[in-house]
Amino acid sequence: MESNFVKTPTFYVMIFLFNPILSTSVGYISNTKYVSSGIIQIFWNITCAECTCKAFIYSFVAWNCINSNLTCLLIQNYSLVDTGVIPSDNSTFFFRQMPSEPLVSTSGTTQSTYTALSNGTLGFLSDKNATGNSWTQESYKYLAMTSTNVTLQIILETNKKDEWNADDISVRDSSLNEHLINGDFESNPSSTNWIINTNGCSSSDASFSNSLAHSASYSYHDACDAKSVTLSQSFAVTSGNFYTISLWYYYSPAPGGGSSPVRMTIAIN
Ligand SMILES: [Ca+2]
Repeated sequence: MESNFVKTPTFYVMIFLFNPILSTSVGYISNTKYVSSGIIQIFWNITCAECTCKAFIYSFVAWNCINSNLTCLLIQNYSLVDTGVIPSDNSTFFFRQMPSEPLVSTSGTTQSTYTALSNGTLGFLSDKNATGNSWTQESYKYLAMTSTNVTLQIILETNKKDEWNADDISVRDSSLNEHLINGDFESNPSSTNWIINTNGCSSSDASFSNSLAHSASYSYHDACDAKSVTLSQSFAVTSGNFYTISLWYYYSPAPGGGSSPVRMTIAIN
């Protein structure tokens, strides 16, 4: 994502929170989010005020409030390798401390990395932030809190115009061992080891495609209007180990698709 967003003092509005013992300040930048390479704690279905409380309780330096789906992402610390602040509709970036430089998105960056400390959504792509008309890789980090089986879910949603393709879905541990089977959809049949819920979509709208692929011949293609399609695969994790979840997507935008959300959700449950 490219951005001309620049660090300008007029973008900052300071909120002062007072109590008899302690006062502190919080800055925020509307319609942006901070993309961190470090540890992020994610909460769902909480208000931005509740998110702010959690940031103070757990001593996180910054947080993103995503108002459209009540998601709260707490950022433990800044890093020089962070992507930084990027434009993002329906999100607000709050901070207790100013981020380290750079405070701008990295031009040409196509990969973002999040670390989730709990099960749930690792990340969202949408018609607002997805790269259009080219194969693009996204990756996320996951820290297993217990040794158990977890399920990776790729949830595709679109309207009657926009389309998604997904390919080369991968889960690797720190030794680069692959934990998914048939992440490239090249087994026969292409659905091998995947559980796919199309919610009644016709196979012409939600199925494997050999007309557009990142690797070899096949990708998964979703053009189903207003119904979510979920690709799931379970794998074993070991407590304390980090896992890198990555996928390649091809987003095909088109005007006139209506009001149904256009999203790709990457989750572990
Ligand atoms: Ca493939």
